[in-house]
Order: sequence, then structure tokens, then C-alpha cells
Amino acid sequence: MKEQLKSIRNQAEAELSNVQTIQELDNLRVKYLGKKGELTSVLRGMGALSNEERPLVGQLANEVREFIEGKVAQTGKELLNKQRFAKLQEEVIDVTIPGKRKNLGKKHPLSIVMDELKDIFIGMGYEIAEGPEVELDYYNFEALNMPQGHPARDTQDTFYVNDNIVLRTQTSPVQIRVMKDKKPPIKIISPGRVYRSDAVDATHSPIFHQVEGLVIDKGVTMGDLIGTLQVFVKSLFGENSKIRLRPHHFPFTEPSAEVDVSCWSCGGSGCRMCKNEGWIEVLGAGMVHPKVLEECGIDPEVYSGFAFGIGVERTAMGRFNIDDLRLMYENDIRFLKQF
Ligand code: 2U9
Repeated sequence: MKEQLKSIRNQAEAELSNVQTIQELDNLRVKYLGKKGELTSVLRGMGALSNEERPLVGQLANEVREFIEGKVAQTGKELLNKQRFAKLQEEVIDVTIPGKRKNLGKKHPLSIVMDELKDIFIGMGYEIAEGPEVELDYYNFEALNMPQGHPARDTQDTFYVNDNIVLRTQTSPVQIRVMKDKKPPIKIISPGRVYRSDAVDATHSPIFHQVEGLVIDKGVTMGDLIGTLQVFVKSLFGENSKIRLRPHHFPFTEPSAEVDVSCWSCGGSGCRMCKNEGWIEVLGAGMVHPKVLEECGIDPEVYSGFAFGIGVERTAMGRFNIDDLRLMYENDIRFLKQF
């Protein structure tokens, strides 16, 4: 039995020194030390030994077990280290290799301006209101003091889905919906896409974006409107910007005005940007027409309000000196990556 134990020890040592994987190692551990292992089966025969021999063989057997266990543990460590080293080798990053440049996208010029407009008015305490682009004729026209046959409807050439449903021509119907649901005070902006069946050219598109604003409360005046617009243009076009109001007419505001800002490129002295005018038209505005207030159940004797509308494409073209609106829709990466 001693011989058997020695040969088991040598055999185990030989096999353990050629192990390549943790699995192989575990198989050898089971082969020698397992319940049905070679060492275990030898030990089962110890019962047949003489009393003199048993302790000697027992001791030798324990030495062999400890040797094999030790060898298994050590080999296990070595294999794990080898595995870890191989993994590290494989994972070595050559930091000198230039990184893969992630082509980060850019905000679209319209999103840049739209978000800037939102930030300015949120900063002035306005809430954002949104609503359907496919709108009822009532909210897009009737409630805005443009009854059937009203000439202003033509100026806003409209996409009709059917007699009562249109693609909204401005975001004002959103404000009408708010005025019908919420009692004053109301202080909202409604940004979004609008549709007009205009022929596409350098300054017109059948789809474009607006940000309209509305304030309704007791004692709201034209002065409040002008003050608000001054703060707005200074935030968007610079501290030295001034505004000029030119009388105009909108069916949904009375009085109404087109609003110009002093040219941001020449400061007002006249240049190519402002066609030597010194002023550039940026938005329209006015006091909410009493008939619109009444239509929404708001008493014009108690409440008054102002409203304004900004074309986002027009603002972006001025801001980024873009001379053709179509560039903002053609998704040419050479154009878009400039922003
Ligand atoms: C309600 C009452 C009044 C919104 C207004 C304008 C003037 C305006 C244009 C700007 C550029 C349209 O995109 S554009 O061509 N809009 O000039 N919009 S006042 O007036 C309202 C809105 C809602 C209830």
C-alpha cells in the first residue's frame, strides 16, 4: 500500500504539473481526493493492514493527501494568475492609439433658437402650453375673430383636412384652448409647428415654427407688452438692442403692431443685413381683441391681455445669417455641422 501511495503521489504530481485549465485541475482533484478518488479507495483498504503498519500507512496517506491538496491549491492559484494575466494582456489598451472620435451630433439651428426663446420666457415666468397640430377650424379661426369668409383666412393659406379640420396656421388655437379651460391670470407661450400652403422658396415653407405668447390678467397694458418685448429682444439680440413698433392689423389683437429690433449687425446705422433700414422685423404683437376674450368667456371689462408671435425660422436666419430657409430642412450635414 505504501508503494501505491507513492505512485499516487508521483502520478498526481506529474499530472498536476501539466494542468492547463481550472476544469482539468478540478477533475484531477476529484480523481485523487474525491469520494471515489484513487487516494480514498486506497485508504478504504487500510482496514486490512496490521496494527503496526496502519499508523505508518495512515501518516503516509495524510502526507500524500496534504501534498496533493497543496499542489492542487498552488496550481489553482497559478492557473488563476495565468488566466488573469492573459486577460490583462488581452485587455491592454495602448493609450497612444488615438481614441475613436465619437461624431457628436449638433443641435439643429431651429432647436437652438426654439430652446433659447423658451428659456427667455420661462425666465420671465411664462409656462409652456402645447396643443394639437391638426386643429378644429373653430379654434384656429372662429375663436380668433376670423369667422367663415373672413379675408384673413386667405392670407393664411390653409391645409384643410375637411370643412371643420385644418392643419393649424399658427399656435394661437393652443392659447384659445387654455383661455377656455383656465381662468386668468394666464401667462403662457405656445411653441410649435404650423402649416401654411405657401410655395417653398428662400423665405417661405409650408411647414415652419412659431413661438406665440399670451398674458391675460387685470390691468394688462400696451406698456406691459412693450416692456416685455424690450426684455425679450435684449436677451436674444443683445443688451443694446432697441425695439420699434409699427401699427399693423391682426384680427385677434387690437391695437396691433409689427415689431422691429435695431439691426444686430450695424446697430441701426444701416447695412446689408438690415437692407440699410437699421431695423429688422422680428415679430408681431398686440392687445388681445375683446371679442376673443368674450369668445373664451373672459370679461373684457375686467381683464385685458397682450399677445405676440415670433417666426422661429426667420429668427434663426437672422441669428445665423442664413439666407435660404430651405437649408434648414434639407438635412445637408455640411450645413448642419456648422452650428
Ligand atoms: C390669442 C390672441 C392673440 C398672436 C399673435 C402675431 C401677432 C404675429 C406672426 C409672427 C411671425 C406669425 O410666424 S409668423 O409669420 N404672428 O405676428 N401673433 S399677435 O396673437 C394672439 C394669439 C392668441 C388668444
